[in-house]
This record gives sequence, C-alpha cells and structure tokens, in this order.
Amino acid sequence: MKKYIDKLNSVVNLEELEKLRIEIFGKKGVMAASFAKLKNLAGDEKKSFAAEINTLKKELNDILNQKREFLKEKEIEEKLKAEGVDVTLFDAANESGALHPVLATMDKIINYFLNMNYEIQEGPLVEDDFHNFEALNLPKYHPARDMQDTFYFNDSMLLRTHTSPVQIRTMLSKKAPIRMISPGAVFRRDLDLTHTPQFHQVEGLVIEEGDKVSFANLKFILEDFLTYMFGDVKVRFRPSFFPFTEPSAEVDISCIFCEGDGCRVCSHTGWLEVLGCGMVDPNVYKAVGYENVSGFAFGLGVERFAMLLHKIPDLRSLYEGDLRLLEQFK
Ligand code: 2NM
Repeated sequence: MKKYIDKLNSVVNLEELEKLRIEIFGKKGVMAASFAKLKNLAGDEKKSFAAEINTLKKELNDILNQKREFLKEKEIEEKLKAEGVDVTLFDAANESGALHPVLATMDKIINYFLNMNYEIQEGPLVEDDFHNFEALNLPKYHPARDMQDTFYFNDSMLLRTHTSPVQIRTMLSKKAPIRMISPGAVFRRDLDLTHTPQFHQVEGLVIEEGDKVSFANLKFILEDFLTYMFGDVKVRFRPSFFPFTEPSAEVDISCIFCEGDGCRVCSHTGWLEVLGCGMVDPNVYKAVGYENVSGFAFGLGVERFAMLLHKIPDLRSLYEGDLRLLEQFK
C-alpha cells in the first residue's frame, strides 16, 4: 500500500492521476480491498489494522488532492505558454501594411502647403445650408443645390458636397490674414466609372487685408504645387466659372500619359484638368462680414490626383480593398 505514495508523487499529468485515483480509491481499488480484509480480523489486530489503513487513506487522499491542484496549475501555465503571443518577437515573415494611395496622396498634398506655411483646418461632415451653399454665393434654387446632387437629412441639414464650408467657418471665426487648406471627405449623389458618393478634397484659401493678393500670386503657387506633385509638366489656366470665385479658372497639366501628344486618357487634347480656382467672389466676403480684403481659393479632388500619380485607370479600384492593388503601394 505504501508504494502508492511513491506512485502518486511520480505522476506527471491529470490523466495519469485519475487512473491512479481509481486504482486506489475505486470500488475495485486497493483501498476497498484493504477494508474488506478487516472482516477476517478481530480484536486488537482488527483495531490496529483499521487505524493503519485509515491513516494511510487520509495520507493518500491528501497527496492526491495536493497533486491534483499542482497539476491543474501546471496545465494552465503550459496552455498559456503555448497560446500566448510575444508581441516583442520580431517576425521576419510578417508583412507590413502601407498607407492607402488616397491617404498617401493626401499627405503629399498637405506637406506642400504645410511647407508654405498654410494651416490645416477641419470642419463637420454634416453641414447646414448656410455654410455649404448660401455663404458661398449658391442661393436657393441654384442648380448645384439639387436633390439629385446632394444628400439631405432635411430642409437645412446635409452631407457637405465640398470642403468650402470649412473656409466659411474659418473666415467667420477670425480676421485676415488667412492661409489655410481644408483636406477631407465630401459627399455627392454620384456613382459611375469616374465618381463615388464619397470622395476627398483639398481646398485652399489665402486672404490678406487690402489689395495685396492677386491672380498672379494664385498662378505662381498652383504652378509650383503642380510641378511638385507631377514633376516637369506644363500648366495652363482656362477661364471658367464658379459661384464662389470671380474671376475663375480651371487648371490643366500636360497629359502625363502621352506627354501632350494626345491619348485616350486626355481625350486626345494633350491636357488633363486637375484644379479649379479663382479670386474669392465679393458675395462670399459679404456673407462672412469681410471688408477691404483680397484673396484666392482653389480646390482639387484627391482621388483624381491619386489616379493620375499612380496611373490607376478605374476610380472604383481604389475602394474595392483588393490586395493585388494595395500591395503595390508598400
Ligand atoms: C474650388 C474652386 C474655386 C473655393 C472657394 C472657397 C471660398 F470659401 F473661399 F469661397 N473655398 N473653395 C473654391 C474656389 C473651390 O474647387 C474646385
């Protein structure tokens, strides 16, 4: 019987321990057999044997319970060790991610203007009629306010259709001089080869007191910016119209696919439209209470810039999350 003490002490897992428990304490176990022997004994002999096996029973039981606790702890520890993750471990096979091309393009644009001492301003995505339209010289019944183009919540609240309301909020909150860009998401009810209902813009605004800011200043900064973005390209300004600028222009660069020779991407014109801009319209100054100032503003679509920079033919591929596209931007 005493050999079971050694046996218990040398068990190494719970499974073995359970087998041994049955061997000792089970119905057909050694303990039951010992107690059965008592029947054949009498008197002092019976008494001392009974005392002996009861002591042994208690001893074996204590060892069994201790051993069980110890093995349980040990198994949990082993499990934790096996399943745990060492976050400090260097894994050469683990692949790193990268910025999405739209975000990377946004960063590149932002960096140019930060270097030129422009501030970044942000505003709400859910805007009201005044900041998104009215203050920008887009009066009621202007076609750009059409339900067809704008996501409305009700009569006055909407998802901003451009980041220009951030310029309005900035002008309302401080005086000239202003030198700012407003990067961010905008929303329009559009979905086809070249349009997604959410896209990103970077708009810019520069305002000084008096008549210091001219169209020549606007031309310089945009030519310099486009050279920074696209390298050695030609830049041209075409007269255009926006309600919030006067005069207004659209800006083209020489086609980066055919270098101006004419191809399908540039519709055989040799030019790609990349920006809108102009001198801030007097009606915008009136709406924000500015007097005796001069300034220019411009706006661009980040997705379009990303597509041109990386020669991505289909806008929708930017938002399909296909790893075969994304892995090319590490
Ligand atoms: C564009 C083109 C031309 C513009 C104007 C303003 C504001 F608020 F200052 F009047 N913000 N952005 C603007 C001007 C935007 O995007 C194609």
